[in-house]
Amino acid sequence: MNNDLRAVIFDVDGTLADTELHGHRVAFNQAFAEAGLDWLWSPALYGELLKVTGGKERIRRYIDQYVPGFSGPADLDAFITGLHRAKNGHYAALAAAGKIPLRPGVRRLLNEAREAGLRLAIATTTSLENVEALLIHALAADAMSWFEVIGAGDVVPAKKPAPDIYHYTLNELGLPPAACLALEDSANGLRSALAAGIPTLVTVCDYTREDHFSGAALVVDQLGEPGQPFALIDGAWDSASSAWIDVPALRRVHRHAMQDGVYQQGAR
Ligand code: XBP
Ligand code: MG
Repeated sequence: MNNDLRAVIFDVDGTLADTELHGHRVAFNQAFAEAGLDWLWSPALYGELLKVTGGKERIRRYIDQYVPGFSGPADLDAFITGLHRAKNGHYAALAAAGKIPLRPGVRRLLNEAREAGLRLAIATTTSLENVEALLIHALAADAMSWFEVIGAGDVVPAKKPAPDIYHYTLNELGLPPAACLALEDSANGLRSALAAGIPTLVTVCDYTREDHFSGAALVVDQLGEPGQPFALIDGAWDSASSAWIDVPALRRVHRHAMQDGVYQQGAR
């Protein structure tokens, strides 16, 4: 079977933009203050809490771990859902105010991939509303239409590191995992993509620099730009090639991953 690269599947949080530190974390704190809670998620605490994917799940973990004896309302689920909804409202406002810019190379690579006829998709833990808030403000007014499939949030029962969101996205694309390359920033995201059998390129962010990325096709600190090279963290890279990720680089990384023993086609 032809295993050429046909589609690139992007994670959102940490991959398209540094949404966590200046977006979600700030918005969570705004929602807590608004609800009269004295909870404050510092950058360091938030780094710990990021081990739990999903904002609602993260609030629940925080209560369990850090607020012993919390005497919240009887309906804790509804309380958490309300806090999370308020957080998303603040997140959208931060995005609209231009506080959450794209990471280096993201706009360039998306444009180049579109021009090259690669199919584009998103597989994320966050909600469709949050994806839209980020994309229309940080990328382009019509950016939602750049992606053929947007697999987001609660459309699947189990969030990353479960493979469900990638299975959903592959199914909607109608492609086998071997025809795709996933772009992720975290160990949870990498595990999710690999569990769906998709070769994965990792661009670490500040919160994920210390994560373990075994099985990744390539690990770099950013996509890079002409004049702003990426730093290679792990994986094979021909030093004669460009020091930024462009479409030929995506194809090379994908081809290499398909040939490499590390990636088992169809792995689950
Ligand atoms: C992102 C997440 C999300 C965001 C917040 O993980 O874990 O929970 O932190 O978004 P990934 P929500 O980048 O691996 O998709 O509050 O909408 O969950
Ligand atoms: Mg991520």
